[in-house]
Parts: sequence; C-alpha cells; structure tokens
Amino acid sequence: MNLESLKAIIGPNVIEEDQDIISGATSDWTRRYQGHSTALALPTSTSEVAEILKWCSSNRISVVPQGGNTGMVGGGVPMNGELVLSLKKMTKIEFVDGAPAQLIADAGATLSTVQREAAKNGWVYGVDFSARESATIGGTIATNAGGNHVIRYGDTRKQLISVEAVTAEGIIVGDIRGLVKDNTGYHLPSFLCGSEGTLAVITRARLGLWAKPEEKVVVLVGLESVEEALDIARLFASTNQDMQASEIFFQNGLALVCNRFEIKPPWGGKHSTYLLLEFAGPKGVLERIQASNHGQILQNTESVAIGEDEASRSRLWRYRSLHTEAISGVGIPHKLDVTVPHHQLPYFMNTVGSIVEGCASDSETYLFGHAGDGNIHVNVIGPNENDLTIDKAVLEFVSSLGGSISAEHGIGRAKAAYLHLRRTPEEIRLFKDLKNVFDPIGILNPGVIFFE
Ligand code: 2HG
Ligand code: ZN
Repeated sequence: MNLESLKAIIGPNVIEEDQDIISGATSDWTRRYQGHSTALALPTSTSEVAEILKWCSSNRISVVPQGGNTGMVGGGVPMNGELVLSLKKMTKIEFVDGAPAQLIADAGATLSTVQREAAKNGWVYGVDFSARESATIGGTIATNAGGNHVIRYGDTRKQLISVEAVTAEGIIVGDIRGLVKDNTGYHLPSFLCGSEGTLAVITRARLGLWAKPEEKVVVLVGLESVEEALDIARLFASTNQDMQASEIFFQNGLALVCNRFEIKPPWGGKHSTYLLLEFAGPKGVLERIQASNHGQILQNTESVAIGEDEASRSRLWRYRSLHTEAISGVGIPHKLDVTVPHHQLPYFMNTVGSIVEGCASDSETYLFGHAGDGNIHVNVIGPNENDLTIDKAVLEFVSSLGGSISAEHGIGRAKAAYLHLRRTPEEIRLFKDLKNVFDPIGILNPGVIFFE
C-alpha cells in the first residue's frame, strides 16, 4: 500500500504507520482473529472519511471500518492486510434545539458517553451492554447491537432516527436532520444498521432517547432449573411494566467469575440457575414488585437478593456482566450468540451442553444471556479455536429449533459459513446484489457476512 498520495490529500497526521499503534487494531477482543495491516486511518471528520474512501476506491484498497473493536465475530479485523479505518477520533455529541428526546453522536462516541450525556439532560439511551466504555455508537449501529435492555427499548435499530454515512466510492449519503416522519423512498438507516461495515461507513447518527426512570431495582434469584427461572421471568414480564432486563446464568459461569475476580458467590454458589431481573420506573419500583401477585413468589423463594442503591445493584450485576471476561481468562472461547423461540428455550438450554460434549468431550460449556429475548450466549472452552465442529453442531441445532445463528453480535467472519442456516439462497442472492450496489468494487469489509 503506497500511502504517499493519500497523505498528500488529507495530510500526514490522519495516517498511522507505527506498528506498535496499529497492532492494537489488528486483532479482535477474543484473540480468535489475528490480522495485520500497514496502515491505520484516524479521520476526524466525515469529509476526511470521504477523501480516504475515494482514494481507497481509486486505488482498489480494501478497508475494514472499526469502532471500539469490541466485536465478537471477527467483523472488524484486517485479516488480509486491509487499511483499518478507525472512527475513534470522531467523538462529538450534541443536542438539537426543538428535538428534546434526541441527540446526534459522531460514530466514534462511546456508548457510555452517549448514555452519560443523555442522563445529564434527563433522558436515557435505550441500549446498554457490558462493553459500554469502549464500544462506539458507529459500531453498535453497524452490528445492530442488542444488550441488556432490548425487552424494554428494543435493539439499536429501534433507537435510530437517521444516519450519515460514506459509501465505498466516497460519497456522503443520508442526513441527520432527523424528521420524525419522513417517508421519502427507501429507509437508509435500516439498510445500514446491521450491515457490519459492508455497505458504507457510518459517520454520524441521530438517536432517539427515552424518559429517564426515577428509580431502579435489581433482583437476583437463586433457583434449581431453567424452567423455574423462565416461569418467574415470564410472570414478571406479563405484569410489571418496569421490567427492563431479564438475564440468566448458571453455576459453572458464576464459579468462574467469582474465582477470577475474587468475589464471594451469592448463597455460596449452591444454586444451579440464577435469574437477574432489573426494574426501572417512576418512584415506587420496589413497592410495585412486592405488591404484584407475583411478588409473593419472591417472598416464597429461599434465595432472593435485592439491590436498590447503585452500589448494591452493580454488585448483583457483576455476577452476570463479568462472564465474558472471566471466560476469556481461561482460554479462547467458541462464541455462539443465538436466539431460540421462547417455547424452545428450556429444551435448548438443557440439551446444548450434551451436543457440545458429543463433539468434544474435553470441553466446558458456559451458558448465559438475555433470557427475556430468548438470546443465549453459548461459550465453549476446550477445542482449538480453529476446530469448528462444535460451532457447526450448535448452530445446526439452533436452526432446527427455528432459532437464529446470530442474535445480537452479527455474522462477521465467524458465522459467514452458516448464513444459509437462517437465510434462503434467494435472500443471500439479494443481499449480495445490494452489497454490489453500495460497494461495486467490493472494498468494504470483504469476507464479512458472506463466505467467499
Ligand atoms: C453479553 O451479553 C455480551 O454479555 C457478550 O453480549 C456475550 O461474551 C459473550 O458471549
Ligand atoms: Zn449479550
């Protein structure tokens, strides 16, 4: 890659060639994907992004767009020496007069800064997940990130009012004027949300916000079966409008978290199954939990912990949110982020471990996730990361139950070979045609979504 002509267009400071710095952007968080590149572009404006892409397009240089590099499916890794286009330096967040429940964020603003800015102004942003300090808004849009609050606010797509983006040929499209009603032809935000950097590079977005709840309460329950946990979760979901998270995890994951972070397990870690519920709403959240018919269930359950203040709420959340880090501490996991229909959840969770063991007896399966959405994270430690036998078996099992092979992390490289388990050949053909329209010479994130 001869970068001199690019530097002459946008100035030398936008292009980083120091391998010590570039190496931070060439492998993914899980360590499963180790790529390489000779250059990292760090633009500070949409027009610089456009100049870079125009140059890449005329020189047929492939590009991997990157946000916080917290993805879990290898969707932001330059596996073939592509130029990495990092949006990290574009971090502005602004509120717009006359549009109270909205903000405009640059693609590189982190999720946590968007959440904090929204809160300072009396609002809440509907998306939240553990990697909030590093994940960027552009990355969350590109992957249509889900997270902990989907049962209440929906996924990223539901928060998106409008986007600004740059096509592979360097053309700026979309706008962030953000009219609430705007039926002028195809809906660009819908095309780009979840497109994983294969159609265009998202540079800014206008996001919708929600009224900030006055109180939050977290309830952790220790139980003995998936069925019990799902029954409780379902009962609250149908009667309590404050519920915003419904998470599940199990004994082996909890033990790993507690060992690694030296924290005491709740109830000595004696239960097989744990359900964490988060409620948020106007004053009286706890009273409403207790007063509902189902509050009685909690009173009759032996192991219930309630967190009302910030410190005790986050103490309870740690058991769930530290799973990813704890698992990575013992190896490079096979990560399968799947959804199954609600009625199949107990069967899936009770069976998937034995399917994995049938393929690799020397493995440990950790299950955790967003029970309220039917979204379970199957993490397997044991088989070499390049041995995909268990990935295939689990995804085929999911597909046979009518589930999805990717719930919230995207397809990336990790799932590209399995896209056909969820999409018909006709749909995949249409997706490829769409990709060709946006990116006719195929320089944007090659190898992602589609298996070549
Ligand atoms: C979560 O829900 C994230 O904590 C990460 O989606 C899941 O590490 C994983 O597999
Ligand atoms: Zn998740």
